[in-house]
Amino acid sequence: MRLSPDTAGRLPSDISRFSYERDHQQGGIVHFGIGAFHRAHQAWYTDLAMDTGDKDWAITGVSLRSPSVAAQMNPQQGLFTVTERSAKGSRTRLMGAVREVLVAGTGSAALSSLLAAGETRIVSFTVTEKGYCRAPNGSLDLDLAAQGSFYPVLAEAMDVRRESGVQGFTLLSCDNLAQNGQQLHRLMSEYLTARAKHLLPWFEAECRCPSSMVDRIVPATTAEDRSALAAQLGMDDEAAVFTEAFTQWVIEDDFAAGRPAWDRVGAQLVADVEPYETAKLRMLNGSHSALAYLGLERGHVFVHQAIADAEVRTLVERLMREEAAPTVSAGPEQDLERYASSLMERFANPALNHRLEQIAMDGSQKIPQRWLDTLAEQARRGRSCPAILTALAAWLRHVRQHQRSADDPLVPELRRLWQQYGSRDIAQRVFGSGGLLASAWQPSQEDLAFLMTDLSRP
Ligand code: CS2
Repeated sequence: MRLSPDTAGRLPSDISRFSYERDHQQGGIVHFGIGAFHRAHQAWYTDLAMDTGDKDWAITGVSLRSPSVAAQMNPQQGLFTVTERSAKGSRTRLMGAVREVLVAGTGSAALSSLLAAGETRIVSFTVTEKGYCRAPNGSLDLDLAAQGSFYPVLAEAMDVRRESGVQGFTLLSCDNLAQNGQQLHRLMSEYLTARAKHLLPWFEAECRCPSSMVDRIVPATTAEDRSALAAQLGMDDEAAVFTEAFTQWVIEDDFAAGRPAWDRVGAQLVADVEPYETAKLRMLNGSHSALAYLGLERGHVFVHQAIADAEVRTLVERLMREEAAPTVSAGPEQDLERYASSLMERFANPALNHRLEQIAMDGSQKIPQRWLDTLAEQARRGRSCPAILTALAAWLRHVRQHQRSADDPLVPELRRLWQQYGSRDIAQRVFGSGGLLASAWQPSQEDLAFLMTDLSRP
């Protein structure tokens, strides 16, 4: 038996569930990149908001590449469960906020008309860092954008909306980029400038791109997770997601045509997201990436194992508290000491089984906002960051050994640099001026010597 509206009534009574009338909800959100993270985070908040009586924000998911999410969700008419796991036990809830999943290609006609329709007031994104098609210098790579990204279909929808007098929508980035809303605004503008210049004034006047900080650790679901859940539910849920109990969403309150009452269910709607986002990217995600590369090198598989390794733990604490935290201009509501302690606890959650390999993916896309911004800020103060430099060396070794560009789009280029320059000069070629990941951080002679020594170790 499989989860669906027909079978949901037979779920065990300890599974909590939404209480709104699903069939009476109109759509309001189109979401690009409907993976596990979205389902455990934005769909979760939307479901809870609709449960408080807010109406007409049902979500249609879009999968740009893989048809597998549609195969998981559509036979269940969008229903899925979220299970929160901690050392104390687990808790499962049935979610009704997602209506269906469209796959770009086969579903593109339906997608175009939905994006053009007035009921779509928010278009949101969890397409990962590389889904924004940025060149290493941060500008839009138009060739990449033409190959199955969201930009062309959005531009087309904007044209139809403008022509037919439909109001603009909000483009809400929920990815781990610094100033994600501003970046999306700039990249969308670059796309329009190159491909549909006449839409720029309409985009500026009618649309909004608020920034948001999203936080919930959501490991990829495994076959074992699904079968253990099936035993508990008495039915299969192919779209199930598993996560921690913690969740946070801080959103810039700047929407073109309304938003769900996410604030009623725990989201923080604020004027300025930046201090939250900077703390999260540099402290949580920065530590995660360090755990991934250092942990894998030391033979660990999961985050909770790497953080229990005294050597890795010491380094991660230093990265978080001594290197990243001092670069955050914390607002009055933020307590970075407490934040760091809570992150250490979350990483130690033994029930999550969060794979280091999952975090290690796409390092070249993640490192700038997780590590290089901290390095640049500390360099301005004349301070070095040995913990981040140690993690950077581990990343460089990681890309030397991992050959698949599926693991990181810049792997071919990075491997070429390794072959040409070796451990003596690779850091300069990647991070130095004119290098592949050149940024506001100009490595000093001491930084380069530190990296070279670390990389030359047998
Ligand atoms: C992780 C994030 O995979 C990764 O790169 O660092 O997905 C992390 O788990 C989330 O940002 C937590 O909110």
